Amino acid sequence: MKNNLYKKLSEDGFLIVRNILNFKKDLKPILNDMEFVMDCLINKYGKRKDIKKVLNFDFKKKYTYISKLNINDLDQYFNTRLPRDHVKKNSDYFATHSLWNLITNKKILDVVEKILGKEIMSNPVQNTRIKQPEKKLPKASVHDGLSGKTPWHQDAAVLNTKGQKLTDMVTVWIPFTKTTKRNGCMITVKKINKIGLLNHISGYRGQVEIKNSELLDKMEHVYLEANVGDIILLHKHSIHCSLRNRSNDFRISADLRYNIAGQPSGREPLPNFYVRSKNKKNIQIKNFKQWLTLWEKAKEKRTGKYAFKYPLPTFKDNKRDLSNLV
Ligand SMILES: O=C(O)CCC(=O)C(=O)O
Repeated sequence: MKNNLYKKLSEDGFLIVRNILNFKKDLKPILNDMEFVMDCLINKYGKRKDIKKVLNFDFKKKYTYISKLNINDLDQYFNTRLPRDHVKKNSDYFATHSLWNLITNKKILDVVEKILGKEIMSNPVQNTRIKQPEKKLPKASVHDGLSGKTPWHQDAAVLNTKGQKLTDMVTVWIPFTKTTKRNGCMITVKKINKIGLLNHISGYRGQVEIKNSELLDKMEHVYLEANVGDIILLHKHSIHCSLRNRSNDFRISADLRYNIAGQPSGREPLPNFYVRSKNKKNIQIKNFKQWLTLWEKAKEKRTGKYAFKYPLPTFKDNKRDLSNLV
């Protein structure tokens, strides 16, 4: 029997579940850990004469400072994933206890269970996004989805071919700051997920982007505005993007993903593990240390190589072009 949340997500392509997380308990610890990472970066890359002063700045001022230091691939330090190419022995990534707690948060999993059923795995496609006001961004970051505007895409498009075909994955998008039209909320087109997987192209800096995405700009949009405590669920074929941050403040979020157990993760070398099952024996990763070990093992295996690969969904003819389907 399919329940109402499942029906609504399959029907509309998105779902906003209001007020289920507690800022202090569920979210603030992650911001604290991000600030710890910033302190390390300030100590490592900051100008000697600035360090003492900058370490006393607040979260936003610290981030603004480090974002001007030209640190190579700064976003990598705040994201739980290996660098896509050229994994190194000492590649850094953001795998903190607080993030483990969020991935395995009971309140999130209770919602995900209503969509995917009782056998759920954490999927390694996950990001955090710290977005400064666009006017403060270096030009090169304005169209980068981790720090600026995210292009139109479907989440299934970032999985490998098996994952694109076989994986039932749901995205759980979590705001750490109130997210509005002005500071760059996501937007989507209602029911457009029903169209299925479309042809994508490689956009700005290789980001995955729907082919003919300019057509979407002209359609009627749903603004996925959210308060801190809300979560937004996206269907794997939901077409969505985010707006520019035109406000004077930061917009911070995380996007986690889960898939039905037994299906490919779509990023095979990376950790994909049970977070819920009727059979307790399936839950083998039970704590932060075990989770971190999975990531370290994946890193060891992929050192000197790429972490994961996926081809853009490009179907043989152009029947799967958005321009032929709307
Ligand atoms: O937060 C954003 O800017 C975009 C998030 C997104 O596209 C996703 O989670 O798939």
